[in-house]
Amino acid sequence: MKPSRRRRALLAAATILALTGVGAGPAQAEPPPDAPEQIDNGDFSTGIAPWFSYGTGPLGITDGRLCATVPGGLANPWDAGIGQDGVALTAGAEYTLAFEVSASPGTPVTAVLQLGSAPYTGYASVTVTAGGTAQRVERTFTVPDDNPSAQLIFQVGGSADEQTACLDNISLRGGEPPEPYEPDTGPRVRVNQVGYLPGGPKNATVVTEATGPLPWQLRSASGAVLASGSTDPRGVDLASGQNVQSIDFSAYRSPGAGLTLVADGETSHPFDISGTLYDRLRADSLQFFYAQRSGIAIDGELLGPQYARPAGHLGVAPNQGDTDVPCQPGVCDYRLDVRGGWYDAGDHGKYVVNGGIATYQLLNAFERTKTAATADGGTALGDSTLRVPERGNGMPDILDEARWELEFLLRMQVPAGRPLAGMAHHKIHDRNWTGLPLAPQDDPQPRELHPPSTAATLNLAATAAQCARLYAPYDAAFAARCRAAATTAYAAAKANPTRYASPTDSTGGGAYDDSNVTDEFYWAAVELWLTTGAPAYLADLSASPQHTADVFDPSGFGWQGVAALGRLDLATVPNALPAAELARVRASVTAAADEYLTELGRQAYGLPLPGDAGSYVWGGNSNIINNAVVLATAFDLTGDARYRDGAVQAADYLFGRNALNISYVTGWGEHAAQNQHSRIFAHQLDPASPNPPAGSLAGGANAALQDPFAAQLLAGCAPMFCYVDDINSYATNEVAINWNSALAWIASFLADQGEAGAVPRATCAVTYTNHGTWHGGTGFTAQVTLRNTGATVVNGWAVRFAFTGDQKVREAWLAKVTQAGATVTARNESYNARINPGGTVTFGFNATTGGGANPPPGLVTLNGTRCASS
Ligand code: 9MR
Ligand code: 9MR
Repeated sequence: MKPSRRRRALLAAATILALTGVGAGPAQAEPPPDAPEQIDNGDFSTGIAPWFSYGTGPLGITDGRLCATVPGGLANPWDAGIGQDGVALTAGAEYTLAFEVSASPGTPVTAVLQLGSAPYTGYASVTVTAGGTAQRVERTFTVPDDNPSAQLIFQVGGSADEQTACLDNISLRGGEPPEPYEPDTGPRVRVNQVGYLPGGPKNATVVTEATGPLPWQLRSASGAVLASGSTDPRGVDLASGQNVQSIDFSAYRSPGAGLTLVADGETSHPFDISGTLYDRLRADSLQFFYAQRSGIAIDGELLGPQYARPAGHLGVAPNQGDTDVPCQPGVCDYRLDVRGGWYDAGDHGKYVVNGGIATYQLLNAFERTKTAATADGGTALGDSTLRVPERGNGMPDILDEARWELEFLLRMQVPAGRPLAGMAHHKIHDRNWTGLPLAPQDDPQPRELHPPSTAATLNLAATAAQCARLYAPYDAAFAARCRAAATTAYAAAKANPTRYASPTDSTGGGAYDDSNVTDEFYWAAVELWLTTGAPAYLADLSASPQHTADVFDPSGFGWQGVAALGRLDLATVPNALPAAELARVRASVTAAADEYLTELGRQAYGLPLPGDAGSYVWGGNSNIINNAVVLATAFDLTGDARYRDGAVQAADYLFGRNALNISYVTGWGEHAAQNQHSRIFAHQLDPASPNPPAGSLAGGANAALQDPFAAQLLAGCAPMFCYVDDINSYATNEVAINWNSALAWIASFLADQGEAGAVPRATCAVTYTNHGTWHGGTGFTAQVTLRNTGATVVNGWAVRFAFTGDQKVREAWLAKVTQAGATVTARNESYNARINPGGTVTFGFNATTGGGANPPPGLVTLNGTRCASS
């Protein structure tokens, strides 16, 4: 950086301390002047990252220096620190550490190169007394150990008085130049390593120098040629920087295993063509949530012996939480029991905003089964479909899993009688960052509640509202608790609409800051309206600028932008919007899906994401999946197979059709990610610790390289190459609940597509009429008329539909009616089994209701096929 005039004056006045060989030994020779630099952003020219601090006030940049206030009265120097991780050290090599430091009023500062986690082995250190004038410190030494990812930390605690400490021009020169990194990308023919659906799209990408078309062959496991053709040259792909060609072998539809594609002398990884490819992925992707559970012992019988562990954070030493957690100092004067929930990601934090979107996606994957024609009524997500302790309790397992988080979210609500009652605390996590690996039950850090925020409160309102309608048929008391929490939270957010989480509150946990909550307001209003039908929420959602905005970003939605969640639910969950308004909402989903299809066609790797660096972000794999979720929803709404095929094709990228030839889902595909950043699944650092369970999604390529390991290893990467399967890279390779929730949603959709054959045409039309309520709104009478619009006689019928909430059929006429959960099945009586082409049949029922929204169902099927509604 170019020093300002003021800073040049400071530098001129700086005392030069050259501390060589602390202790008695002879002075070390200095490393040569061209020795490699090991510190990232030591002059803060690119901002604060990757520097972090603990025990201090927020880090800031003042006059080009990195500064923080340090509280007085800390017992030890190491009770507060400013540092950087991921510093590569080579045993026996010489290094020169240099920096400028100042502190006012003045305090000793110790710079330590160390192992960044217990037992904090020190490799070198220097202590100086920092005063108001910046002094330059320089020291040369050799280090005793190799450590590819050491920590440089400036210990600034231990002074009686509060200090302002500042650092600048931090450098560590010496050792080996960072090794040029060449990822092993395997064969140049890139396929979906899991495979392709028989009736679905089948595309691959060839990396080649050739610019003209090349012949390709599809081969069986024994090498027989099954199909052949010629590639489509695509030029240089922006996202990968590679010259590529694409292959479309969709016309080949026969199931098979161990197939390969051959082109340009290269043979792809093997793959299958099968209609059951993704069946297990549905459960695998959901199992991740059980593995992340806090506050309960993980049962090795359920998840595999390597995953067994005691309950984390139940107040059992050395844990200090989460049963009686105080706030950060000065934030509140009460304590809360916030046990349970899921650990967010590779850290042990629990964050309401991110818990919100993850819970939404699980609940929505379930709710989709009530209205999506391919979901077959949701049996695949029913009870005893997952390996969770609650299996067999009569509740669909996906709802059991989501409830584990919902109970936690409810506990984060500020109790009545306290300041900001009804709002939700933004998050709870460790006071300081811990090292890896660290099993939850071994975390010794104090846990703290952070201030309530409007965003967290609205996440609680939205998910608790979903809870109120979806659990109603199974557990009325829980649903009622959710409903009360949702309405209270929503009112509290309206009363406190601008309490934003601090972007610098990221010591010991992520910030999850968000200073635009119009989208959270919209989403919460939508969910509350869908559940309650109360006009006030309809008024709010209609007045929201988000209601008419284009909420579907080309680079996908995520925890910070949740308007799309509201829009998708308004489009799919049955509701009483006027027909024209509903049509407009649905058209906004199909219009977005059209855009994603166009983008997918533009990309040589066939994914629905623009190819520029700005589109490859932290956790970007979830953004890509969320665009696939929009495509899938457009298919559910319209039955247009182009949308289904777009969603199916997006999965190709995740499972290996990408620049790195890697599947981003652990255990899925020939060459899959397995070293995701996690304190729980840290096999790369400790052989006794497992890899993440099968079905764990890595964050994915992130062109911003926001961790020091990736920043050093991958500098200059083309966007799709900005990923490394190494536990040190949290910005490209972490696991997280909001990413696996996207995977779980799309896995369920993909599994539902079976062979992905032709979409059946409706052969019936249904009219559902609610004839009104009685008993002060606690009951209603409805009538269903079906017309056979097909050409053949229906002889014997079963009609299926699902209610939105707690509605329960009490008695029926002209059909035998049963109900399981919200799902109603009506079967013909012996006298009305036949429906002639063009003929109709009518039945009716009385049902009870608790008074929530009660719109006509969104899907009625006759003998398993969807009926058109009229
Ligand atoms: O492990 C943390 C990971 O879960 C977060 O996503 C990431 C960013 O907030 O931070 C990781 O923690 C690192 C911290 O930021 C700096 N000190 C080292 C921590 C472990 O690598
Ligand atoms: O997913 C989050 C990403 O959008 C942010 O850019 C990033 C930095 O703030 O934080 C990510 O979330 C991490 C959180 O802060 C801490 N737990 C791990 C999360 C996943 O990396």
